[in-house]
Amino acid sequence: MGSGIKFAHLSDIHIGIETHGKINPATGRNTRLEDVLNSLDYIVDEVINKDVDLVLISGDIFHRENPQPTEETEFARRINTIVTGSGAELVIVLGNHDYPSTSHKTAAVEIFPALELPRVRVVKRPEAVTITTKNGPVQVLCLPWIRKSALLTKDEYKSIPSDEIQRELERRMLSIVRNLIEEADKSIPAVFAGHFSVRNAVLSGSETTSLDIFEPSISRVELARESLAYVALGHIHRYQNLNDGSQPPIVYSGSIERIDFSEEREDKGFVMGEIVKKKDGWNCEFQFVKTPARKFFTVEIDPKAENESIGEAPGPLTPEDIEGAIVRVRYRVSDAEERVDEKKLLETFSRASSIKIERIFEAPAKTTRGTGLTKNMDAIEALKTYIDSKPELEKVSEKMIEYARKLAEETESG
Ligand SMILES: [Mn+2]
Repeated sequence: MGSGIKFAHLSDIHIGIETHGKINPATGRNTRLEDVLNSLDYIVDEVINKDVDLVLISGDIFHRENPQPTEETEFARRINTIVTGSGAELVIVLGNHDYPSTSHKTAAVEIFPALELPRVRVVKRPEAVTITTKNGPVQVLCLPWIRKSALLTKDEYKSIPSDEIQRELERRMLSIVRNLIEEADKSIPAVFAGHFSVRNAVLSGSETTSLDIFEPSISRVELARESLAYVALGHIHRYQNLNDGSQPPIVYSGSIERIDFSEEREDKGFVMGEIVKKKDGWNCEFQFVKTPARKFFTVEIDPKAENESIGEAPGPLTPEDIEGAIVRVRYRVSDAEERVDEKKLLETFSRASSIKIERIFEAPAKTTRGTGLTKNMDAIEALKTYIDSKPELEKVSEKMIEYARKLAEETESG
């Protein structure tokens, strides 16, 4: 044994996310920053303890393009721990969150190439880098996030019909992917590392609204190439292998911490794997490793059953679940005066790390603006009901109904 190349793959760290956090009085830091760093520490320890040869970070290191000095320093410390505490090589591919909003500016993570740290590479453009690990060479075919402006010039944007732009962007991205794979040296193992969308990947809840549906994406078939040993993806926050049961694994390792409530039911973590030579190529075995990510829970409360349920942990939640969790309690009311005892709720969840109470007001849905209209009336019936509710229309009611009938007949026969 020991002939393979051991690697760790992580992505979407999002250092700097502070939603649902508060200042920890003991450290003066946001609790969510501490959560992210805690999960990152867990990964760093694994990298050192398991004697990993290669660490692939597939983008979105920082949440904001201008991270705070604390955030930068804390990330740099962990990079330093890997470099000094292990023999691992590091490849960092930039994600969309890492890019500065103006293209000529420097991304925060580019501090590492500037320091000329040994064994750390930061990749900003599509390129193949050959890395010599302590267990042999490996090529990393990198496709960082590419802006649309890097794929198409302004003039091209103008000359291409708008309904063609999306396809043209994808065509160009695809040719980059194909070139990287075709030009790879077949005598050493190759892994692909990128930050982009693969079509039909399963999104995390919030991504169904936050990801740009017009961003170019690649078909998984393009990455399911025998010449690749592993595909390390970032961008989509839900862990998944898009080539289950086959080689190469095409993996989104997902975010290392929960970013918001939409990720509450997802396991968070990273990937540990090993690439081993076989007769005609390489084989990769890997496993998903969970990080000690902060728990998020949404609890729905029935205000009618207030007195029974509010004093204790509702539903399947145990006091251990609540301990340290970020909790959102929701209850629906139809009366503006209706309220549950929120003070009591806060007591119930006092062991949570944070609690947010959402009171959702739902107006009675029977009628529309007091006219007596309902959804299952046909048009004429609805018109009659509407006229009946408006005394000022009484005089013209017959004419209105007559016209409406004619109109209905016309649209039906036309
Ligand atoms: Mn991300």
